[in-house]
Amino acid sequence: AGRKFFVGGNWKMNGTIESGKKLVETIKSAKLDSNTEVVIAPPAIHLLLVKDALSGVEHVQVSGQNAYHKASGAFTGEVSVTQLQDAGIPWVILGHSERRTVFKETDDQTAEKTKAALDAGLSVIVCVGETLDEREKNESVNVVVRQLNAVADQVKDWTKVVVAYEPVWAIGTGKVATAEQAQEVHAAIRKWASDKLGQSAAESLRIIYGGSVAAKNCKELATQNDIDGFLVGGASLKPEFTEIVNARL
Ligand code: G2H
Repeated sequence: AGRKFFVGGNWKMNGTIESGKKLVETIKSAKLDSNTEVVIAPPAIHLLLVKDALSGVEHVQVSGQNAYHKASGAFTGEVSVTQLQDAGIPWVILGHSERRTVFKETDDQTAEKTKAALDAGLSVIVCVGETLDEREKNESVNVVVRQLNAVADQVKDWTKVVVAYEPVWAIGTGKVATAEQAQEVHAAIRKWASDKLGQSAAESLRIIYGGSVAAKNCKELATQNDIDGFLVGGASLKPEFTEIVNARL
């Protein structure tokens, strides 16, 4: 559909300076699909190191895992969207389910952060997804639409947004959504985008899947019409990440 395949590597709160450097070496020495956009999200303390180590590597960029919407001030422990931009970090992940569940971030806070990040010139991977309980109540699409509507209330231009659908029950559990389950929600998200943002915005919007993506399941997921890539956690810490980048080859 003309959408560039997108694979994010979310390292979460893992690794050391040494292991981060090793992962970068693995990425650098692999033959990566030049039709895939790759974005690596290391812990904040490793961002500049990874960015420098990757400089000159085509199609590979770095991302924060979170950011605060205010530019600066008395917010101990936070890193701002403006500081990411200043440091040359072009992307940020916002609204990850771990931010929502562990750190109690709300739909509105995620929306506010998304707006601030875009205003600061960043591109954003905004994460949505239902819990197991919500899926069992047949609420998956309602939940995702509620989360997206909160963002759309504050953000009109979605050209620099990638939506990551990450069903919470599939995150880090080894329980990947089937290609059909994922495609169904991705299609619903594209339908939402078409209604809310217009058809052309919907057609160019990348909707990526996250939740236990691995080398062994990525190819089938990648064949689905509305799956435009992946946000990879656990497997992004292993050499198999490069196989996931090449899922479409
Ligand atoms: C979902 C995903 C990456 P994992 O959180 O964002 O992690 O692949 O470990 O399920």
